[in-house]
Amino acid sequence: MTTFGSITAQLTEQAIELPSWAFGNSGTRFKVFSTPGTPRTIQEKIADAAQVHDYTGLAPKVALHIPWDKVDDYSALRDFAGERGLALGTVNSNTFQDDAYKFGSLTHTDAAVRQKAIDHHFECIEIMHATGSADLKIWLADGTNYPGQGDIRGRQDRLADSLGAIYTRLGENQRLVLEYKFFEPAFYHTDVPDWGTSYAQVAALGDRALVCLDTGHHAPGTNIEFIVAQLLRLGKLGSFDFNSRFYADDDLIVGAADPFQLFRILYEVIRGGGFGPDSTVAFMLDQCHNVEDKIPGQIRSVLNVQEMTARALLVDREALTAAQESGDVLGANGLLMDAFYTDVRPALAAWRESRGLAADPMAAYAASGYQQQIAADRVGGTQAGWGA
Ligand code: PSV
Ligand code: MN
Repeated sequence: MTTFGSITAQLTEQAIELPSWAFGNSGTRFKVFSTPGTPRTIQEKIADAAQVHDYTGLAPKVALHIPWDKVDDYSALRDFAGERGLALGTVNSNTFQDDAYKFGSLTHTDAAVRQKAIDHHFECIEIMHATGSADLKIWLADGTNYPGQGDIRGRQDRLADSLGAIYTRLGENQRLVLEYKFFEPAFYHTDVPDWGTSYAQVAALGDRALVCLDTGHHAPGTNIEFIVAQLLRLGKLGSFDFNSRFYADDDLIVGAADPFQLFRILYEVIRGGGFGPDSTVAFMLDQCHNVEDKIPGQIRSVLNVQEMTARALLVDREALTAAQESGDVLGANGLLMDAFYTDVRPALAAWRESRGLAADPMAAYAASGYQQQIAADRVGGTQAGWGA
């Protein structure tokens, strides 16, 4: 099997974007719990994100959600992040919380509503110029609840026109990534429900339009690693929103529900050229921490991705190819499972220490006193929450 020593150079290339909203309060439609020390501002969210990077060396970027993270001066925000060792990453648009979008945004029958949604994306692109962000991520809540409620074909056509207007406005180093999700909030049909629809829409736009794969956005049992392999093969995998699910779009800690699935996904990423300096795939988390502390929740998440990446890098690909080509079914399966069952945690801890990082980032953060400090300092104001 491949040795740990031979994969460390590749591990140093790992960079995971943290979602600003993971540091705010979240919950379900039943209750949003508040936590002492929760950020009140985007600056406080960035300060918390910097903790994750300080302890893990894995998370140099923070993704923004507009309008949740709106500020007057985005260049100043970029500098603020830079002073804390972070860059600003993907800008996520939001056309799902405005009354105007009740019956759709980029797909709406009313040209004025469509233009409002397009203008929102133009605003996001302006923000990207100031923040230095490369990716505009679009996820649409657009869809219908009842058969016959909308013209599902007409909505695809309007979506294509609207996306075309947005794509044309991108700077030459900027990309558009279109995220899909099979249901919720719409329950009968969703306008971008699957990778095929996202692919069809972005393929019509051009090279800088790609698919965003949110791991929580598939029906139970979906073979997500197959989708990864296919999108990489087509040159259209733009980014990931990592999280995990037991039931629907649970937004739980990545790797918590099904570490083996995360391993299989990362194996296909690596095998398909989606990892490393030559890849442009962006690895982002899209999670909410409803009941656990948020900063340790993010630390655990990036460590889970690192651990499964290390295991996937350990697969002996030469031996695997030989087993596959000779029809050695169980041998091939065994080679993959050998890597999956390898406990890389002690080796990763020692390697982290050798790079001046904490061997155990969870324990080091817990011992740092930061959590107690923010709980004491952040008194008054309004805690940030999913949606604000
Ligand atoms: C939609 O469920 C989604 O996955 C999109 O990425 C949104 O921007 C994000 O969640 C908000 O949490
Ligand atoms: Mn997402």
